[in-house]
Amino acid sequence: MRIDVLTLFPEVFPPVLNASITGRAQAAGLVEFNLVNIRDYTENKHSKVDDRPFGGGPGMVMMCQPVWDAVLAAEALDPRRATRILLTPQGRPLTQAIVAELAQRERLLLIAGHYEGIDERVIEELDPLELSIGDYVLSGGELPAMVLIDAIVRLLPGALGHEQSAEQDSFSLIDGGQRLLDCPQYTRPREWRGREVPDILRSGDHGEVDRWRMEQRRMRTAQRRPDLLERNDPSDA
Ligand code: 9D3
Repeated sequence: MRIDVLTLFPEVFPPVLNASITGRAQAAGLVEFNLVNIRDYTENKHSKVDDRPFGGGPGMVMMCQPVWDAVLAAEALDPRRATRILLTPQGRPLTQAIVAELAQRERLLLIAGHYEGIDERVIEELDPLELSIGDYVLSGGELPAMVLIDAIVRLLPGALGHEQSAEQDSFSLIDGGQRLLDCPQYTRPREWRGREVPDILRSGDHGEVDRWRMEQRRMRTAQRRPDLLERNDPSDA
């Protein structure tokens, strides 16, 4: 998979992408990243990428031209068609189902906005998939882009090495399509500050252990995330 990332802050990506699973996935050739600084595509001599909003109001708006030219230049670097994605508070809330779908594509192009937003006309012209990572206010789309990349890359075949498979994870589709939280986990010592590991986990009875774990998962999900037990998935919309 190839992932192009268009941003005004390309330098924030490598420390994150070169670490951990995304770093190993790059080294293994499962994914390649191309970071593009939108500012390199300005045509004015002050390298201005934003301007004041028509209609007035606070803040600045990212101009069409540098964003458009950066996208076309990045796309011309490789013949594969890119799935264009804009990280924006106005986007669809990201879900594991969307992540799984995007993990099938051979090329993604992510646009991380900054300032108050991007001129609507270039968004219409690019017609990207617009995604948000949740209902809280961040300073830009860079962290959301890295969140999306991390979630996608760990689903690429071979990315997780010998760890548990991605299928088994907390928010994956399991148990007949139902999503359950993880059960509590314990390691040594058997007793810590007077707290003991549940006896069942040390009983050696794998059937009993499995049953206990599933029961814990259902209880924790019912208590902490009852929304996950309701069959309606907002991302189905
Ligand atoms: C304070 C500015 N806001 C005016 C009502 C709008 C606004 C514009 C740009 C708020 C945040 C941002 C920057 N955020 C993102 O680009 C972003 C984001 C987010 O803030 N939360 C969750 N997901 C995302 S994806 C991109």
